[in-house]
Amino acid sequence: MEEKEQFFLKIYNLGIIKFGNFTLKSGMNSTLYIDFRPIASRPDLLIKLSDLILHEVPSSNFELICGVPYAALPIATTLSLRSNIPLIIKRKENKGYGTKRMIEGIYKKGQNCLLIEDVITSGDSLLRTVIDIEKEGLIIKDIISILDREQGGIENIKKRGYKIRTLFRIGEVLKMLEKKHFLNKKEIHMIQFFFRKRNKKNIQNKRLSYEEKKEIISHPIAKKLIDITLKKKTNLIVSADLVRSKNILKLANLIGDRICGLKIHVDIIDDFSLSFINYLKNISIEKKFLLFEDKKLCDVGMTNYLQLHYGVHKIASWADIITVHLLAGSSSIKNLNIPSKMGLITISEMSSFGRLSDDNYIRKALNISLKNPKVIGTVAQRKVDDRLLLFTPGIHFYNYKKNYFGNNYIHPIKAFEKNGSDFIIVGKAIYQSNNPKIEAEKYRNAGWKAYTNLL
Ligand code: 5BU
Repeated sequence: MEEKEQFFLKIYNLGIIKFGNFTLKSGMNSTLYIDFRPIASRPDLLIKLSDLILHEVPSSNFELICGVPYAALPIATTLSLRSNIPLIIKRKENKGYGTKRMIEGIYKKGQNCLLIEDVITSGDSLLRTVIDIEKEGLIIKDIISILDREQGGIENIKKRGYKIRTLFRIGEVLKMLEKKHFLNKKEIHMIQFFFRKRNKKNIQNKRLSYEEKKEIISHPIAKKLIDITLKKKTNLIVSADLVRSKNILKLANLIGDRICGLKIHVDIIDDFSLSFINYLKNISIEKKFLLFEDKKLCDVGMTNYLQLHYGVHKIASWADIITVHLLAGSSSIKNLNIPSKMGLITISEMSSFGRLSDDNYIRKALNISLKNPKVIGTVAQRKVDDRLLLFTPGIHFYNYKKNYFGNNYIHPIKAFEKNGSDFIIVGKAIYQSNNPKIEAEKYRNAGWKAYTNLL
């Protein structure tokens, strides 16, 4: 233990733990940020760390070594040199040309691989790596993380049947740092905040109820959407991607009782008119659902402003909610003169196969979303900060794989359990069915059950 403590104090002195307000890769906020990358520049500490790992997991257990990119790469490389066991490299994303391999190096199917992660939080990114490695026919027998943030990641991985160990636990090391007077008062305060928040979350089983979300989200449209959801017991938003206005009105009348929102693409409607919008608005008031325009604004702020207020569609005059991309950065959603009764949904991560957004983009998009008071929520394929509502398109009871123009369909249960969704968005599974009313009821029921099962 003494040896491990000594080692930790040395890496702590490199500045691997930072105190402040941070948005993590997952979009969650935290008062602690842990970054092992500085160790890459200290060969002596890399060697020491490798020896500590080899002490935990004897080298006879595995035939290959792989580090979760990027922070664990130098650690995995050093471990490979120390143990003389071959390294394989996991790409963050495939390069899109050449062999398109996700794993580089020399290996054979069926070989045992040790996987190394620097910091484990929820375990989600680690699981993605595990899946990629297993796809190559390799076996993950052991996983080792350097530091566990004790936020459920280890349990999450164990639940899926993997053997995972950690060299350090955040609770232990922080206690040790405090005992050895390495922390000032402000830092101790931030740690207490971190643990209070974490414990509260664990008690709540990670998922906030709609009532709890309503308390922490201030935008009136977000509150209204939640009220409708609670009253009608539905988190279903139907995407009416139809090109004739009368068909949209017919669908809205048919399923309006079962939904909390109806989403349209106003620019695909052949016979668009503002009187159609009036009819639709009246149905939405009568049946109590919100109207979403899935415009996906994606230009600079000034053009977004013009697209929102002008042209034939006059979106700002009727939509309760509009979707926006953040490709142009935070300024793209500033000064849009958004009516007070209208909310924005940002698009942080689309549901399609081969989407271009990487973790870095998504983290920044979530950060911008959190900072703009007009934003009520976001589209992403992962858990996000509790202060954002999470909308999940690409929903179907059946997994269509790469059919249907590249949408990656998931079941409502997966949307809620794995991604932490708040609202499911269903299109053709309902409007193309023989009986949209019955089908909408099935999705309403599935979405509601998936949510209530997690409370
Ligand atoms: P579908 O028929 O269930 O595939 O319809 C999905 C709808 O959601 C459709 O209108 C898309 O434009 C929209 N969508 C999506 O599929 N994926 C996304 O990431 C976003 C929107 Br954002």
